[in-house]
Amino acid sequence: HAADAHRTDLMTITRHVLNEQTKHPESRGDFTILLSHIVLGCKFVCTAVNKAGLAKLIGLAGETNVQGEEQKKLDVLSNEVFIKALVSSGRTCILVSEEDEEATFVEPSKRGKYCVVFDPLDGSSNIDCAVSIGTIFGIYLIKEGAEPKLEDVLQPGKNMLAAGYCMYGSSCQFVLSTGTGVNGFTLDPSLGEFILTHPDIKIPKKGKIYSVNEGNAKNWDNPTAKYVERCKFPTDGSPAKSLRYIGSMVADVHRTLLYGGIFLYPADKKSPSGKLRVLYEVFPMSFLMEQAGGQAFTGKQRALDLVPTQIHERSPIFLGSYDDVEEIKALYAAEVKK
Ligand code: P6P
Repeated sequence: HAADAHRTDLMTITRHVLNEQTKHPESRGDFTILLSHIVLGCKFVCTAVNKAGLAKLIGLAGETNVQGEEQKKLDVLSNEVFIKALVSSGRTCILVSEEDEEATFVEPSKRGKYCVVFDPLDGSSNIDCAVSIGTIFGIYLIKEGAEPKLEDVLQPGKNMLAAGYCMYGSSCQFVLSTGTGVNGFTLDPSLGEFILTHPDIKIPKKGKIYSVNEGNAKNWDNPTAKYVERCKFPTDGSPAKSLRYIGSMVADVHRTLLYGGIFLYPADKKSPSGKLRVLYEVFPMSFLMEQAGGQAFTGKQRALDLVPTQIHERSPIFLGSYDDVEEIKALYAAEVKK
């Protein structure tokens, strides 16, 4: 059974992606090499995050250390690790990071055909209380033959070749889709390898959990307010939904993916485009949800159809179980008809 398979048939991410690669005979393994560098970055961040508490104690991450040197904040450190890993892979040409105002254009000698958009440490404000945080990434193919330009990363999410996240929580979980379903891997620290533990993840069609920051309720628009009201006071005799909100997107989305339900970060009067970023939060999570049989909606359209115009653009997002998102889509459609 699974445990024995783990012991003898080690399905690591690399082996898993190599299996996927055999479905693309024309592939030269570039994607596999790119992914192995992303995985390396995640392993580094995992150890750094797990030491963060101790580091704070002995004055490392984000504090002045024993030599009195100002140590980098974990999100800055993580960003540098990912940028260096991605550039050194020799498979990327444009990088967009939550931490960098401008996109990084890789020098020609190290250039490859992939564009990577990522948040190196999303939810990093939660580090000091040891709440789960994560790395989120998406991968595009550069447009044919052109000199890399910003338009190559301003593509709709449906053009992504792959997307995933790594959650640094009670265990280190790497969740990935390359367009043919979603697979989850758990880091085995004794091996330093991610092992396939959640093959072919499918999100329940309907869930019992809603996940939203209720503190913003006074600013919500009608459809969101109505939907949340229905979660709390169902009119069809069904039981009320439970509220689970961690305030760390990777953790809230990972729970939604495995247990079902809906995650909402709506627009509100304070932030008319919502808070979450299109390229490296909304698109990767929407890609995964659709690949797992769920869906993702912006309040106006299918999230993956959105065409971003700026690399740090925000969008409202409603994602999760197919039927739950369908309900809020109907409320927004009814609002438009008024
Ligand atoms: P709020 C964390 O800062 C983050 O970017 C996401 O990880 C998380 O889902 C969201 O913001 C939480 O935002 O406004 O509810 O604190």
